[in-house]
This record gives sequence, structure tokens and C-alpha cells, in this order.
Amino acid sequence: MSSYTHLTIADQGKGGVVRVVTIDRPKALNALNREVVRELTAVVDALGADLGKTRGLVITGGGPKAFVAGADIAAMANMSPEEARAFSSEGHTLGFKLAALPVPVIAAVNGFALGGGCEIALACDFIYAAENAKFGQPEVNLAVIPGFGGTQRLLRRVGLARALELCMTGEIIDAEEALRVGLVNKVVARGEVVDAAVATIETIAKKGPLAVAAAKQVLHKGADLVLAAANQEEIEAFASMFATSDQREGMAAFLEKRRAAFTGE
Ligand code: DAK
Repeated sequence: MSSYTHLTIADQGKGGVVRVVTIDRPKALNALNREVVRELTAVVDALGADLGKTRGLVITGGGPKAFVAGADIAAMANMSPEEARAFSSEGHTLGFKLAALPVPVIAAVNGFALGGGCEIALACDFIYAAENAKFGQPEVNLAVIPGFGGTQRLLRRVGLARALELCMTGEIIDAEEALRVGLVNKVVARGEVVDAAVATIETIAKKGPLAVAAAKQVLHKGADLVLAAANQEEIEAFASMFATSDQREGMAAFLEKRRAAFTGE
């Protein structure tokens, strides 16, 4: 595995099937500069090229206080509009690549997830929060707006009115409120959030991998389509499953009352 300056990487879970990436700049509350964004993108690119044994990705933050406290304000302070556009595009590219991975990606939020941190979490398939997690898009305090997809992904997760309120007030919400509005999937005890994410991926790893990938792809794609077109995506993906040996195996195993042995074919 490559070595990174701002990330630590570990394979966890039974058989090491869960790649856990920790953004590790705790002195700056794991703020995202261009190198961090590039390193995260390199991790995702490597998985996209060859998953190997990996069946899911967890992203978390190093240290006790933060997931990611935002884009690095010191690094952004003197950016020109052109540099800001390039930085924003790199963040968006990372978001698209996370959605394109054929395995689940979970943000394990262990503290502040503000600005770009909330946006990285939103770019993951689901978000687990520790009790001490805090979420927000406080960019308006700095006279900017979210630049890594936050406005649009927040809108799609929590609806227009709450997204407008969060982006226009810069309000910070706690884990319980984030759960209430549908921003996070689950709240767990402090210190247990990575384990909870790893456990979910271990569960998903027992399912048919092509079906898991297809479900992820159809849901992400469908979120941006009108219903009829989204349903068509589902019809095609559903049909394509019946060209796999895993579909035969899954249904035969059910009928024969045994555990299925999926091969991903
Ligand atoms: N960037 C850089 N350093 C940060 C940081 C950040 N986002 N957040 C915290 N730090 C640093 C602090 O400067 C401090 O460093 P030292 O002074 O020790 O050297 C250290 O982390 C510890 O922070 P505090 O001392 O402030 O810790 P507290 O517990 O008192 O407060 C806090 C924690 C999270 C409430 C506070 O640090 C805070 O308010 N941080 C800023 C949160 C924030 O505003 N985040 C949003 C950043 S803006 C775009 C692309 C992306 C974006 C926008 C546009 N385009 C390119 C167009 C996204 C923007 C953002 O994310």
C-alpha cells in the first residue's frame, strides 16, 4: 500500500475487507488542504482500479475532536477565483469518485464535520456519527459558500428548506439533530463509530457484490433523474442481475436452505 503524508490506512474487519482511511492532521482538526484532497483521491483511484479483497471504505478523522473541521482556511485565505475553482473541482471530483466506487463508503464522523468536512461526509454513501459529532456548513461566516458539493448534496439529503437554513445561517447541529433531519444514518457512542461502520461493511460483504454495486449505482443515478427514467435504470440493472452466476447461486441457496457462496460473477 502506498504511504501518505496526511492519511493513515488500515484494513480492518474479518479478512481485512474494510479499508479504513483516517485523515490525520489533528493539530489543524484535520482541515482539508489540496494535498489531503489529492491523497484521498489517490486512495479512491487505487480502489477503483483494483478492489482486491476490499469490500468497503470507511473515512474518519484522527484525534479526539474532529472528523474534518473544513477546508483549510489558511490555505484558502489568499486564493484567486481561478485557484478556488481548481480547488473546488478537485473536491467535486473526489465526491464523484466516491459515488462511483462499487462498494459502500461510510463516513465515521467522530467530532466536528464542518464545511468541507460535512461535504466529504455527504459524499459518502452513509454517515455514522459519534454522540459528540457536530455538523454544519459555516462557510458564510467566512463570506464564501460550500465548494465541495455541500449545497447540492445537503439539499438532496435533508430537503430544500433545511439545506437553505443550514447554508445561510451557518448553524452547527449536533448528532441527534443530524439524525432527526436525515443527515446521518446512525448515532453511536463516542469511540465506537469506526467499529460500527466496519461492522456494517462486514454485513454488506456477505451479500452478492454485483447486486450491492448495482443498488448503489442505481440509487445514486436515480437521485438525479425524473422518476420514469430512474425506474428504467432499475429495470435494466435488475435484468442484468439475471445474467450473473451469483443470482443463480443466491436463489438456489435459498431454495436448498443453505448459505449462498457468492463469487462476484
Ligand atoms: N482550517 C484551518 N485550520 C483550522 C480549521 C480550518 N477549517 N479549523 C480549525 N483549525 C485549526 C485552528 O486554527 C487551530 O490551530 P492553532 O491555532 O492551534 O494553530 C486548531 O485547528 C484548533 O482549532 P481551535 O483552537 O479553533 O479549536 P476549538 O476547539 O476552539 O474550535 C472549531 C473548534 C471547529 C469550532 C473551530 O476551530 C472552527 O470554527 N474552525 C473553523 C470551522 C469552519 O469554519 N469550517 C469551515 C471552513 S470553510 C471552496 C471549496 C471548499 C469550501 C469552500 C469553497 N471553493 C474552492 C470555492 C469549503 C469551505 C470550508 O470548509
